[in-house]
Amino acid sequence: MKTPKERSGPSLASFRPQLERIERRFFLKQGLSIGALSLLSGCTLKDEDSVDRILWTMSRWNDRVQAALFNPDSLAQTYAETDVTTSFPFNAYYEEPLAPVVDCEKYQLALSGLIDDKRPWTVSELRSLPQATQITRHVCVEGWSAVGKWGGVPFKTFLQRIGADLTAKYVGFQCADKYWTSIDMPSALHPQTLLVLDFPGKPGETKYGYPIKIRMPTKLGFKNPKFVTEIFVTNDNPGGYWEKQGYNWFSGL
Ligand SMILES: Nc1nc2c(c(=O)[nH]1)N[C@H]1C(S)=C(S)[C@@H](COP(=O)(O)O)O[C@H]1N2
Ligand SMILES: [Mo]
Repeated sequence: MKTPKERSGPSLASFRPQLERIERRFFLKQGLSIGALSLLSGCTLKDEDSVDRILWTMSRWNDRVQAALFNPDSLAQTYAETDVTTSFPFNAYYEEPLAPVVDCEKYQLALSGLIDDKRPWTVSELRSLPQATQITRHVCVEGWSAVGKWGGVPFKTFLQRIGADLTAKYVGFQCADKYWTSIDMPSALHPQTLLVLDFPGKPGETKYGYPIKIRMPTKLGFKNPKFVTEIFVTNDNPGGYWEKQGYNWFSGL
């Protein structure tokens, strides 16, 4: 198994415009300018590195505040069948034709880290566990949202079943397209967090994460990993693909 540190995406430089957009949005949202940030932080922000450093510090602080405010019993809004968005949008860090197609027959979900029973799971084994469905809204930071219907195993049930250390801090996800992300344990145990086996869209459509996606209506879209190939439990924050480019790690809704 690859350790989280070995997981790497494209270089930061290739995402500079993206990062700048995020920084700009962050300043606008908080009503802050670089000048105000200098005053607040008491630092002379003369180069990009020091601005980055301050932004990361603020984002980490924001993670702690969001984690403290997260209410594990409060449920995200659910919708009626008639509210479900027809032709649900596809999104990924690449164009749609490049989405991986995973062979469901050969697929096995790998487990690693702080888990007692690390045996891999096939899709039919996962289907033999208790199932639930949800109709909730997926919100993407790129400025769109859509209501979808997803079905699968309540993630808490799965974590209990595999003997995951539920006192550990993080659950990480590695995906078939090299994407990765991670979440806090309270969000993993939230009653609406689902290990999805049934997707929105037409039968046979695989681009929404087939055969496995983790669905969390309590977090932004990019925290909902598609094409999951490995789940790991750890006390070291594994970060994530977009988180590494500057998106806030907790990203609760
Ligand atoms: N494996 C993987 N999961 C991913 C992504 C990705 O690029 N790869 N993109 C994320 C983002 S930004 C969004 S908005 C949703 C989009 O999911 P959808 O295609 O089902 O709408 O997937 C998330 N999970
Ligand atoms: Mo997204």
